[in-house]
Amino acid sequence: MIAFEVDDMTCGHCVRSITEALKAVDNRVQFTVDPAKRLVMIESTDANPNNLRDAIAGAGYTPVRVEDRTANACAQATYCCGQQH
Ligand SMILES: [Cu+2]
Repeated sequence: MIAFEVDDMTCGHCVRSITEALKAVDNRVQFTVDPAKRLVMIESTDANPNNLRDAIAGAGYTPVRVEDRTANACAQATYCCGQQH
């Protein structure tokens, strides 16, 4: 799964814009959007994750790959991902 946190996805209009952007990259893309958590979770696609990120960015939003964020946060935090470092 490829997950992006999109902090500026704030309403149904944003969700529709992002949906269209993702489908432009891969028409068969399967994904779920959790507007409350501002997460876009892409289940299955042949598309390159960078292309998906660029598509969301191109629609005017600021996607952050959740893996990347977690990795960065882990590097900086003394406690994260349920573990003390
Ligand atoms: Cu919106």
